[in-house]
Amino acid sequence: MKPLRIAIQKSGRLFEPSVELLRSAGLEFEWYKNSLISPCRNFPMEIYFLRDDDIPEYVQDGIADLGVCGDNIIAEKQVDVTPLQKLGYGKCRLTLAVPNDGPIQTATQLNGKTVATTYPNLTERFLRERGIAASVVTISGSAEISPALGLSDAICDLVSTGSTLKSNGLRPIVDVMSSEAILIGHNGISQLPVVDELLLRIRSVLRAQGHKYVVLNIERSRLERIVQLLPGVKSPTVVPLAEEGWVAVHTVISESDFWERIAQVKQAGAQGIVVMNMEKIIL
Ligand code: PRT
Ligand code: ZN
Repeated sequence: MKPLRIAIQKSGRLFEPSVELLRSAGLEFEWYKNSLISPCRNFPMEIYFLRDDDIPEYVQDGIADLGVCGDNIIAEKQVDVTPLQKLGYGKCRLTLAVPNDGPIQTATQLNGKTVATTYPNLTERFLRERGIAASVVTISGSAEISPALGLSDAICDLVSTGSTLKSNGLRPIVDVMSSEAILIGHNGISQLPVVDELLLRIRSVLRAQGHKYVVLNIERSRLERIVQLLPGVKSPTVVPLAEEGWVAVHTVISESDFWERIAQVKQAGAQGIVVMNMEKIIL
């Protein structure tokens, strides 16, 4: 059988988390500086290391079967691929920003102005949909210096911490899109059993990353309330303690409301709460 081909970024922000995700999914492969292709030892797959900008088209054209890149690139390139799974890393926003000391406060005030960006399609669409007649100048990088050079009145660029904007005397006025890394597939490829298997593995890792394993002690008389608060994967596991009238509850709590849940179970009488990371959750 021909191995599945997955393309990931060769170097840059998405490289390390992508390699880590594949390794956490149990895939064994080597990577040496300047590797272009690495075979997996224990899964029928080859990993291609490419520039992120090339990945969507390679997947669309079937040069790779699967690819990982930012949502921002997929949206900008308007490629015809199948989105398979958001991956939770590489989070950023495509944002319109203007000089701190300038007169522009809102997107509407960009009427008649110039916006520099490496994302012309997304920027133009955003402005058009809002009836803002600004002209978009496409540049190949470092949009943040364009206003200072007199090239544009505003920029539309990716922002994560916001420190690049700040250090260039710019401030965000509105977000055009939010983005994160996403696994995409060549159309039709998701029907292959080997893709199902890979997705099952990747999803089990992502699910585990989004949850904590929690063990706590509670008086048996208060158990009902705790069970209501902690639904678990199916329902919590309850085991008796050596001390009469007490039980231990084992469960899984989502990261998204972790501290609220912990406050609630403490309030309901939980003691000795132990929290652990998990490797995988397979449903
Ligand atoms: O060589 P190759 O073409 O593969 O890499 P690249 O240099 O084009 O991409 P890279 O590694 O910078 O980014 C890859 C992907 O990471 C992007 O397509 C986004 O999906 C995602 N990502 C997440 C980001 C950022 N955060 C980010 N902050 N990509 C770029 N930036 C840049 C931004 O353009 C700006 O210059 O970082 C600066 C702003 O960062 P903050 O933290 O100061 O706000
Ligand atoms: Zn790039």
